[in-house]
Amino acid sequence: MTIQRTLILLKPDAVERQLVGAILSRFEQKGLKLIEMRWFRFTPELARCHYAEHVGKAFYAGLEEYITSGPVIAVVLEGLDAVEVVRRLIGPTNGAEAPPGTIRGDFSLSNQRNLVHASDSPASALREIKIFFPTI
Ligand code: 3AN
Repeated sequence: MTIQRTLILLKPDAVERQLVGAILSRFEQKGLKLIEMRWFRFTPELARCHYAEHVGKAFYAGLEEYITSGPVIAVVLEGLDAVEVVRRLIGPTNGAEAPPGTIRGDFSLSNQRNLVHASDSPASALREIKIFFPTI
C-alpha cells in the first residue's frame, strides 16, 4: 500500500449533465485529496496523444468526436493506492454493465459516454499527469 497520484478526466457528458459536483464528491467522500484541477478542451491532436492506444480502432473516430465536443475537467487525485481505488470507484467501461455503487454504474448506460476517465496503471498515471499538468 502506497500513497499514489492518479489522473481523472470529467468528460464532456459529465459537464453537460451537471454531474461534476456529484462525481467529485464520490472521490472526496472516499478520502482522496484533490491536488490539481483545470478546465480545458481537447483538440484532435491532444485526443490522439491521450488515447494513443485506441488510435486506429473502429470506435476511435467516435471517441475523438465525443471527447472534443465540449469542455473537460482534469483532476489529480492523491491517496492510498489511488490508481486502483479510483478505477474501482468509476467501474468498468460500459455503464450498462457497471455495478451499482460505481460512478459509471449509477450514472451511465453507455460504453462511450461514460462520464469519467481514470488512469489504468501507475505508469499511465505518470504519463497522463505530465500531459495535463506538465509543471507538477
Ligand atoms: P476505460 O475508460 O474504462 O479505461 P478504455 O481506456 O478501454 O476504457 O477506453 C477509453 C474510452 O474509449 C472509453 N472511456 C470510452 O469512452 C471509449 N471506448 C472504449 N471502448 C469503446 C467501445 N467499444 N465503443 C465505443 N467507445 C469505446
